[in-house]
Amino acid sequence: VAPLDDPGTGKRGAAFADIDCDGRLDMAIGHFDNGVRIFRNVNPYPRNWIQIQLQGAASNTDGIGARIELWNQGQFQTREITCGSGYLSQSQTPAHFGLGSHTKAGLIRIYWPSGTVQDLYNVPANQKIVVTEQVTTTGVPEEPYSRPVLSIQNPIQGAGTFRYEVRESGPVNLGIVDVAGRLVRTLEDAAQKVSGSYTAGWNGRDERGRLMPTGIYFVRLQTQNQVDTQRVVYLQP
Ligand SMILES: [Ca+2]
Repeated sequence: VAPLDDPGTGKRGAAFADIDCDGRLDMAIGHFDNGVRIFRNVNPYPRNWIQIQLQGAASNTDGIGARIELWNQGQFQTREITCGSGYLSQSQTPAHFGLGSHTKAGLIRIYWPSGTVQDLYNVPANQKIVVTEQVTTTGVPEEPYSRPVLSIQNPIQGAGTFRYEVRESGPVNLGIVDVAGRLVRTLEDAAQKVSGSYTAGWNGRDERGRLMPTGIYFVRLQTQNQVDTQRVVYLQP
């Protein structure tokens, strides 16, 4: 990074935005009694990027207070949508992520101020996307047996573990299913298992040991009188 050529003293407040919409973050610096200087980013090295503009529904319109996580093949970044970035300054509200040589973002997870968590998968790089908050209905009374019996690590990066509960002794089957409904891997298949808490792990491989592609999978637990299926995002190591 080259030093910034901005002579003189009395600078206060800086803000960042992609002012010319070329995917490189530019900067504005406010000076005492000397206006504002704009620094255009002319980095010549081609790199991939993505910008995420939030459109709140249950939350505020700009998604101020939201946190965005981006996962990509073992790399993790996070941004928070804030208002105010320095003295009398405000950066752009779209979150900017550098992706380096990656041509897509594997998983984008948005934690909205309302509490909603929203996921996007395999989003192509070099664009600004607008994400509208999904509004889900809540307040449905919980029935005694609707309590989840399966607790999973999500997303799974390379390998993950699951905890599950067998409420009544009997047959148990636990497996990974892909989005097309195909069984990818059986993790447990017991004719009789004593009631209790158990753990199981998945290393991202199918029955033949092949590494599965990054994407959405389902962990499915079948016991004597229950079926619980939960969606999980798997990211290759
Ligand atoms: Ca720019």
